[in-house]
Amino acid sequence: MDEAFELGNRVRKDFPILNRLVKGKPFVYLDSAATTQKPIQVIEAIKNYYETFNANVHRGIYSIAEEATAAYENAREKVARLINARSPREIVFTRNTTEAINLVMYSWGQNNVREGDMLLATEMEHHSNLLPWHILSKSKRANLKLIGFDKEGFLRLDELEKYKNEDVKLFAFTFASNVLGTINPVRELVKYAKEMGAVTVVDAAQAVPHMPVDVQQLDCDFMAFSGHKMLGPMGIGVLYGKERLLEEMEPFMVGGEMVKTVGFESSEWNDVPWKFEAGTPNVEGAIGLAAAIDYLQHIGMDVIRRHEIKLTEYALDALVRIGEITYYGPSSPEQRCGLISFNLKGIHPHDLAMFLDNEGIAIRAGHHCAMLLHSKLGTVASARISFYIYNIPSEVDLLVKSLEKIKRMLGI
Ligand code: C6P
Repeated sequence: MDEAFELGNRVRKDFPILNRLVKGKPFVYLDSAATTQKPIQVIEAIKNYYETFNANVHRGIYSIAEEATAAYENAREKVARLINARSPREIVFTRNTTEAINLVMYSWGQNNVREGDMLLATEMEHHSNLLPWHILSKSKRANLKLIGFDKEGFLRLDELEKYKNEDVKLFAFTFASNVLGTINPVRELVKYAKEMGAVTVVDAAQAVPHMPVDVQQLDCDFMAFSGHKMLGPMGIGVLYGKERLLEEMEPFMVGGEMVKTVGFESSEWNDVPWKFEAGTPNVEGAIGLAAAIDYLQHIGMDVIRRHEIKLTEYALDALVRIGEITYYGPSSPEQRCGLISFNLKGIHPHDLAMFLDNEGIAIRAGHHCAMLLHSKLGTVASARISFYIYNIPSEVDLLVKSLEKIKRMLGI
């Protein structure tokens, strides 16, 4: 079998949680778009930190504090290399994608957007890349416009044309949709934005964990993603920003560690990226993320991408064969990331998810924090399966069997 298809079987031994039973049945985890499971290598790296060099960073001058600082900064370098940033100074650690985008909104947006300016986002955004722009447009009396998507789930690039001669300050869009699965043409969108003179904010929560990403090639200004969606722990996220922009920005939060000098009434901020990391940072998170990146790079991001295309292709074919299933987004697996949102006629996605849980299968059901997108699809909710490196075709077979069972039970 293809190397990409075999990946799941090769790596499963590293994920202890996949050995457990749920409701007395083998556990099938199909919700990695929400968060991924963690390999022992990541769990061990965190344990080792607490057992051997737990200390605060950038403060102590004793040995273990220096070791902790080195490990924290080493994680930043690893992130920079993963996405080909020019320098680790372009990598700000945040809690997650949501905080990274909010940082851009408060630090860049509030100081650069003026009344009457135009902000662009899309109708396929997760709330994390939509609500911040609602706040910004309201507080600055700017105009927020959303680019739509077509029946196959592709962005309407023709709508973008309309704004070419407008004073667009910012264009925020997702790299890959967490509902449609659509992978957007990021390079092309950045080019459009540049012609309009707009700063670009790319939500890469569903992209960086799944495929090779090169920020220099894409030329975006900001990019956000989360460690917990790429084998790392929760509570660590990344904001990539071009150094020139980060230099010009005011901090998002103030407090310890982000200042150089403090006077009675004013202070001088620390250099980037530390001026954006007020207070004690998530050292455990950064160390876990570094171990996760090592793990992913050992496999190869291109192998991971191929594995997900194959699984998605396999699952799309199988779902269509069941009948009475409507899936959303592009029909070509090459144009989507490793997730499929769908509805089975006659059953609410929540009931479907509960039924599948009884079979040991974890899927997500609801609006997936993308209410606007669902209303555009003409539905309030969908069921969603999503894959990662440890998923195997036989798990799709189990899902299909269970879906057929529920169809029979309900007489659909
Ligand atoms: N989507 C999902 O099940 P945080 O929660 O900050 O780590 O990630 C937010 C986020 C932003 N953008 C996209 C495209 C996302 O998919 C997510 C998280 C999860 O789809 C949880 S709602």
